[in-house]
Amino acid sequence: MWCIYSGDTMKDGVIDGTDLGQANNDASNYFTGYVRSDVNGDRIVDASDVMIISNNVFKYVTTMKPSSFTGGILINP
Ligand SMILES: [Ca+2]
Repeated sequence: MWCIYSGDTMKDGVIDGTDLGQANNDASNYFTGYVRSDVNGDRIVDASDVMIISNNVFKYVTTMKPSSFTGGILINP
């Protein structure tokens, strides 16, 4: 099972305080356009983006993936 969470603005596989800090800074500076901290895709970094990231920070969202996955089919003998 998999799903996608918004908010990993630092692209390190964890949604944490660094992502929240970047979004806060970008919102304070009224960033617009195609920026990573615009997690809802409206091309404006504002409180709605900060709220989405904040909610996911408190859910401890992290990425989990196979370390040696090559894209092939794994068959157990
Ligand atoms: Ca936005």
